Amino acid sequence: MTPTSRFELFSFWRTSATYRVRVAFNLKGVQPQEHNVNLDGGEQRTVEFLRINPMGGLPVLLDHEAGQTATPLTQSLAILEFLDETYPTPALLPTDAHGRARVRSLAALLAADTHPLVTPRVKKYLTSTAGFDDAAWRAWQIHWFSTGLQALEQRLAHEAETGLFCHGNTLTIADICLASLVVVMRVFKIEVADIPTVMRIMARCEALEAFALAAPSRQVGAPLA
Ligand SMILES: N[C@@H](CCC(=O)N[C@@H](CS)C(=O)NCC(=O)O)C(=O)O
Repeated sequence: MTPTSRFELFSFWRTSATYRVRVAFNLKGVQPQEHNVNLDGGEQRTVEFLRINPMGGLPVLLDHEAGQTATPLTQSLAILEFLDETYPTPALLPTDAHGRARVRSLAALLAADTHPLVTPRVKKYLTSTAGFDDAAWRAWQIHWFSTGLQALEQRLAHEAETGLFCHGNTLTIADICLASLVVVMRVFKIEVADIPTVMRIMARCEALEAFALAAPSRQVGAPLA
């Protein structure tokens, strides 16, 4: 089939990591062609998909301008930076090196330290091999969402660079990662106490069309409310 966009994005309605990429595409005003990979049906573990991403995770981004033999891009943070370099306006990273390091550190707290613990493959292992029932899995989810978001709260509340957004008054990839955890937490109906700064920034992000359009409930395949 002929692609209708420069970019093809392998996605699923509720994935946190794909939400990050969707928000970035919306901010840059670029529309990828999306292909649904049903995580609930285990499509990420098929031979065909593992050939594209051996880690069996979403998102995966194909760039048709990179040439026939170009490797598909994986890892949402790498894709966010790729999009930011490809479409520099609006910039999603600060102009100074210290600022960029802080923003990447906040983003990694969420995307690298927190999110991987609550992915389907971790659930699959814990429930099939480690004896977890539904209640134990839910307690695990609540524990790790709380650990990550409360650590983020401590940082945002006490670090001088926090402003209307995570870093000053301009949107960065740290805000995209913040929102990506909160939207998925809501999908799983999990509440984390004592994160007022996180939720203040979330409200500001959600008021932007780029975030609203990326909401899990608005994606193809999302259950009807
Ligand atoms: N670190 C990766 C995470 C990718 C990832 O694990 N994505 C989840 C969805 S949010 C997934 O596809 N999981 C499939 C599975 O765990 O089986 C990124 O940021 O892109």
